[in-house]
Amino acid sequence: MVTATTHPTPCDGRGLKVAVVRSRFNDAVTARLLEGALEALRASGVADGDVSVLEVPGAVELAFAARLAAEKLGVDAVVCLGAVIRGETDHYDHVCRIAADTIARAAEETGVPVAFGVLTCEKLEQALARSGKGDGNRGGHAALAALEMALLKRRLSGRAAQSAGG
Ligand code: INI
Repeated sequence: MVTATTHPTPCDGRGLKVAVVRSRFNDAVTARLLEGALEALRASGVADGDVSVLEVPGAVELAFAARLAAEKLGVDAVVCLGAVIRGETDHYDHVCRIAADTIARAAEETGVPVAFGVLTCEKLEQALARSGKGDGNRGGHAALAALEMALLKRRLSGRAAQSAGG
């Protein structure tokens, strides 16, 4: 079987301020996503003092905290981490939909990049496999995606300022 795995490019995160919002639901998984995200930020040169970690109850609450972080903490990027695992009911579908829609909207409406590091899995084993140590940790991927988008924003904002100035 061929699986599609993305390995976001490491980038220079020195000087960037980042908020990481983690949901406690499925704590064993999201604690590992958090480790992966913090490791990726450190490896990219983001100073520990420039990282704020916030916690929320579940994936549904991630976007609200992401907005608060974007608006009140003055961060360059936000990383949302969660794990939604299918149960017996259709609650799973609602939680996935709400989390994805609201996180995307938080980025669009605040203008601050918000990365979607929410695992949506059938089984706990799949979630554990995507949150292990090293390259396969989706928390790390989300952190790198957030940094890349913050740098893109910075680069293009610089251009806009240059053109406005003539
Ligand atoms: N929240 C999750 O983060 N993952 C889940 O798997 C999950 N399930 O399956 O119910 C879940 N539900 C809680 C939800 O995110 C909210 O916290 C709750 O509905 C209160 O708003």
